[in-house]
Amino acid sequence: RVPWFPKKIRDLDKCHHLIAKYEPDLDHDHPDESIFLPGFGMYLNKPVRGDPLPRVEYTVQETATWREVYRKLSSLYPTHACKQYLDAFQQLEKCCGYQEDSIPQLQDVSRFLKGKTLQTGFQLRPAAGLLSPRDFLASLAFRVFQSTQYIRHSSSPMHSPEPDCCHELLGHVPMLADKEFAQFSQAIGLASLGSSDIEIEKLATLYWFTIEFGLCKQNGSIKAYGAGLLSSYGELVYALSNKPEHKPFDPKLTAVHPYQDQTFQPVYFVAENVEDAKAKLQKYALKIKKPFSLHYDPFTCSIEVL
Ligand code: H2B
Ligand code: FE
Repeated sequence: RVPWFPKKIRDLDKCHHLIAKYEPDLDHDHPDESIFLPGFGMYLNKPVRGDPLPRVEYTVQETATWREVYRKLSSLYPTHACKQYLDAFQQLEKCCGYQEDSIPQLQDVSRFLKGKTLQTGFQLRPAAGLLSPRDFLASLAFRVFQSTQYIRHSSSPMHSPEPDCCHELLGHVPMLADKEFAQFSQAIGLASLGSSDIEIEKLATLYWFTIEFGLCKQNGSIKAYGAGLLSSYGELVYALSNKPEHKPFDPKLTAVHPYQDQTFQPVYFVAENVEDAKAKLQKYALKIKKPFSLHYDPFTCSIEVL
């Protein structure tokens, strides 16, 4: 039996299942209710049928957290982030309100990614927290990135156990503005549609070692392109030091490599460049057995099953 998968962008309304251990409702001892912003109840059970992303008024304290994270991280980017990231970050500062004194609105960022300037066609969609790998990957097939909108608690500005808007805006968004990287992300998403649970687990591991913790070669040195690194000061410094192991990115091996979600990774995978990573991933995806083939129509944003 082939698992259900979305065929139209509207079907993503059904791809909102949270991973229970991170469900914010269960986090009763969280010291600050504002982490539930904005309107969690609304997102938890009701899909947000393609509504415009809500605009959020962040508090003074939330903005202070953002400022601290933004300052610290952006001091590291010139030496640690890959070129694609730096180019996009500059654009976001120039055209999209990226600055330390206010948290960019997902609505503006989504419009920017989708719009004329860079045209990767990615759009953001509000998510209530950590989604199931199947739902999260499925949305990437449509160039939709499910983003949290709340910010981490002010008591630990440099760390967040689950994705928050610092991670999405500083980690993911700049890379989604790169054409090759956008294609890479969509390719993982397309590979996931209708795949078995075992294949999904491998794709989620690939996602982990690339989109979250990927490194790449650049002019004879190694730089970061993974969002988990680009949104974590400590791990970004560590990943590019000589402490962890660096292995070449090879989807077949990377997909089954164990990973750490409690501390820094002992191993990172280094891609030759984003284009090469994409080609290798597409080759890997072709080997996933499915009783049909898929075609994505970018004009209607829908999947044709052949
Ligand atoms: N959900 C959300 N909201 N953000 C993510 O970055 C994310 C997710 N990553 N669910 C997924 C899981 C990733 O770890 C892989 C696909 O399992
Ligand atoms: Fe992430």
